[in-house]
Amino acid sequence: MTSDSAPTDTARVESAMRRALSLATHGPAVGANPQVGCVLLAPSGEIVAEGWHRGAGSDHAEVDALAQLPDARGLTAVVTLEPCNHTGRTGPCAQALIEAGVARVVYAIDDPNPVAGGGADRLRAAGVEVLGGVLADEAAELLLPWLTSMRLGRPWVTVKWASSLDGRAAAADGSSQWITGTASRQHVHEQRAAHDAIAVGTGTVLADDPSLTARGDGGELLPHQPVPVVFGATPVPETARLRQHPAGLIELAHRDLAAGLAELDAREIRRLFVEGGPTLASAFIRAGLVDEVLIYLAPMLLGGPRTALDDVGVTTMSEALGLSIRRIDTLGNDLLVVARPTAGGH
Ligand code: AOF
Ligand code: ZN
Repeated sequence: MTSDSAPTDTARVESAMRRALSLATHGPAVGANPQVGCVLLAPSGEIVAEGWHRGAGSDHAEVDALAQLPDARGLTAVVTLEPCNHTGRTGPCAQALIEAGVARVVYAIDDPNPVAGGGADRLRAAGVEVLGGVLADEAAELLLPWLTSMRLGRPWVTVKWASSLDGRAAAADGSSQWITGTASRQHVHEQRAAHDAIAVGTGTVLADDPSLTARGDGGELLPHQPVPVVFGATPVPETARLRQHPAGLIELAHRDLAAGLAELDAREIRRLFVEGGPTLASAFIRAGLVDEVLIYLAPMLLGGPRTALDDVGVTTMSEALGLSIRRIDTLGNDLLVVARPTAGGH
């Protein structure tokens, strides 16, 4: 390659990667597998095939793109994730690319899955030119919950609460319906549908008898229902609404958060939404097991003892858990603050 053509090739490859990232988002944002997109480029740089992954059990993005063409010899495959190197629910993409005669593979981020990684080395060993790290930050942002889950061996944890502006989750008598308005409550349903599981404590189950389904604004069930997970030793009553949940019910029968998350990881649950009241939310924060918080703030003051969080393990200012604010949105008359713990936590 001459030095003159290098920038042109970089620009083409980046623009193809942008397209692959956009294709990736057509796949489901929930479930065991990552969202992955792939485009195949002719030597001229023209996109000649596109593919994406439609969820665990279906073809991977590379195989989906290869299936669009009779002959992929000499093409460049641009993929948002390092092609896999394992036979899982489907076959190894690195091998499929080699057999198809692809000349070059460009990908954004390494596959952190210990079972699936190593595709780049396998491709190189077969004589395919491989370039990793193209638009890596964009791909990592798209896949952040999945990548975090793979790296830490536990689901990505989102903790949500709704409170008055003075941080109360209920009035002094315990009443809490409703602090936030309908737009916020609808947003919570959409967030439920964007996670694989919802965690609550037995206290919330006994006090509120929640159904924990993800519903649209007409009350209808949304297409994806996260499975409810109950932390705590008290059994869920036979008559509890949770027993009717369309996604089933996981009763952990203990309050050991790390062990519970390991059990969920074993079930390939990648994203957990913690909705379960001040005690459970505080326990997750205290344990340093929170990746993101969603705080719905209603324009009212309640005062009194019923704070949205109780003991989060902070007794003095130097121990305060720092947050970095990612977004502040207005939902009706409420505010939604999206924040992530800063590195180092406490
Ligand atoms: C790719 N392309 O489109 C995806 C990949 O159980 P399986 O066979 O579906 O494999 C799942 C793993 O494969 C997943 O955890 C991740 O490491 C990788 N996903 N790889 O080359 C794709 N979705
Ligand atoms: Zn694959």
